[in-house]
Amino acid sequence: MSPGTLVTPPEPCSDAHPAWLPLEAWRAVGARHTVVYGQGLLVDTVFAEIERACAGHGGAVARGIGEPAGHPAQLMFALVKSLPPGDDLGRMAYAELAAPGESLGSEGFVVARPGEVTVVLADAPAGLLYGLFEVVRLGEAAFGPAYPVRVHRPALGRRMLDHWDNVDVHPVMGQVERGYAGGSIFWRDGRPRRDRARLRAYARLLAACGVNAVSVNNVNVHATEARLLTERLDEVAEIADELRAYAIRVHLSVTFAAPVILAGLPTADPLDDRVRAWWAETTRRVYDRIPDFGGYLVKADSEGQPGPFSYGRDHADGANLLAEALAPHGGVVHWRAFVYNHRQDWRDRSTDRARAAFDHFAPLDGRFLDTVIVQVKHGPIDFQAREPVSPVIAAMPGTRLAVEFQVTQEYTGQQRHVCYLAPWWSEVLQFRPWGDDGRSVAEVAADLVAVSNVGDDRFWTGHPLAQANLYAFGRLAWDPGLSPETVLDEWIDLTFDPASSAGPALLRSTLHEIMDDSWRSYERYTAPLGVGFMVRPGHHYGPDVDGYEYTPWGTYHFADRDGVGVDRTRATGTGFTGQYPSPWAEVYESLDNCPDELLLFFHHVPYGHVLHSGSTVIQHIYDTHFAGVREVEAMARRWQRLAGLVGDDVYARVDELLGEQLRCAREWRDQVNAYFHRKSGVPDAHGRPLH
Ligand code: GCW
Repeated sequence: MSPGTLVTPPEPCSDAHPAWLPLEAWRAVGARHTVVYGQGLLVDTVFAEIERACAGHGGAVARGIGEPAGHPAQLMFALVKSLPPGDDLGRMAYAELAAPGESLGSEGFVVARPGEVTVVLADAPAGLLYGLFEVVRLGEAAFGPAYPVRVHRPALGRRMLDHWDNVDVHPVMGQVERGYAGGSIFWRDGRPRRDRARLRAYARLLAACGVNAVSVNNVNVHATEARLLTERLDEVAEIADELRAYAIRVHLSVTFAAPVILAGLPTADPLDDRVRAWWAETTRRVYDRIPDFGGYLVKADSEGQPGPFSYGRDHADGANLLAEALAPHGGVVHWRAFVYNHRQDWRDRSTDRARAAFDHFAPLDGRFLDTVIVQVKHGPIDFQAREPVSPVIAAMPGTRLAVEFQVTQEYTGQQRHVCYLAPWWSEVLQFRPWGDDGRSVAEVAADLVAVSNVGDDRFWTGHPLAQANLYAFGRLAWDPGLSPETVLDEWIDLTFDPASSAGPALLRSTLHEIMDDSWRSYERYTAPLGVGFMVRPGHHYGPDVDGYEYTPWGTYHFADRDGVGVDRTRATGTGFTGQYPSPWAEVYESLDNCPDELLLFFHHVPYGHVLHSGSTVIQHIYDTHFAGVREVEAMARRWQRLAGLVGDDVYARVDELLGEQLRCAREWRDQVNAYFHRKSGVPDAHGRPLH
């Protein structure tokens, strides 16, 4: 680390879209006279960002004492401890806090407007950086007469993106596993890319939405990637050097077999002293090279990755081994709970993949060291468009948990479909596993983590509108109480600068009409009522109703001529409902009370079963599939209104992708409807073609 060095933020990459940080987004800040107090790398970043904004918009910025370009300051950033003794404004802003003296924390800040100056105060430099981006978001509103004082602190301490990027191009999965936005921004063909400007631009985008940690390689750690931990550590350090200026710490996915693969030890047994010594020494070297290294991410005993089971040990033994090595240096291990039998016999109705994470991990609660964070996918299966919340989240009160989302749209249209995921994540974060009086998922989780959707594509995310998912992830991790519509408004205002467009209201309303409900539209034209999958095996794009039905992966729908769905009840099924606390254990168990959207996740029902909506299951399947396609048709029509209101490049890319979304949605509709018509023999009540 090199605190105190002045960093010059890169010019926006010539070939990369500015996403939510175009120069226009800086107008309100860049047009003003600003003063910045404080020292350190992140304060340097704040200063340099404002300096660049001023160069574009005519304002001026001064560092410390003095007036910017001879004018009184209109905007001030200060570390509380750096406030000059005679600075009344800073003191007045500080005094406006509800509880002056109370710490703002390592990332918090306050924005106040005593008099004619907008003041951002923080205890720590990262707070000033996040405060700067808050002022950018607020735009002119931050300088209005009635801006109320407000303290901001992140709800979740670690807000992290996991890249499933491979160093080598994997023969099946390519450069980025489940990546839909081109190659990796970190690696290409076995080598580091070293595109420093792109990495800085990425760090800046992430900081602007609140992300503070990134893991730089795939959780499936292959031979080349394993070496990032040792002889290729410099390549990780180079990335850390670029991201540091924006308060982003780098983490690394490691293989549990590293002592065997990298050091030739005869074992990776977590209780073996040689293994412990190797991890301790290797980790010490990592911190020598990267003092602010975040920690390790591990997928163990899952989908073929090595783990402690080979040595008769459990996940607590495995995770604690790494935690002990990391703890002296302040690092953590994210240990994934995505553990299940992927070689299941489809004939075996007693094995239920939904149960697996709980069965493996809940009994271990209390055995994990404090520096272990058990990372749980938000649903019990695998990032489907609809799943219940994982019961593991309520089952481990003595363990620090990270909840994992998937921003990359593996199962939600692969960044060829518009699918704004914030409403879905918001539902998950607000869910209360113990009922209305209990804590929410956002309150239980220590960290929020997501699989990144970023690649080396010019738009970062392939689909330009998928940028909103990346932005929304960061914002919801900072403040899970934000409404998805508010987050979308922020993203629209920053990205498209509607105020200076020819039709601000039309631009905003059209993007809302296209995006607000797009996740539900996607749900309507794909697998019905929470049953999941029905995707093409392997690449997971497009429909294949029976694609996984007779495979070892444990993802079945059990449709026959009479009905469909998975019986996960305690009474007659796999007993999965019993993994929930009250009241959900009873709600999900009951056919009468189970929410419609999860009915087929929990119950096997006849096609004539009547939903709460009043429709039968079979008619619901037909209706929603016709409706979903109509909604995509409407999206495509609406988008055409935006010709000339968004950049031509964005317009053309989205327009083309909407064509593909429509084609694919029709294919889903026709295959799902035809399939269930053939199975059930029940005609559509409205006589529409079912093929
Ligand atoms: O959803 C599945 C993906 C795998 C992925 C795995 C995981 C990285 O299909 O590609 O592997 O989840 O989460 O580990």
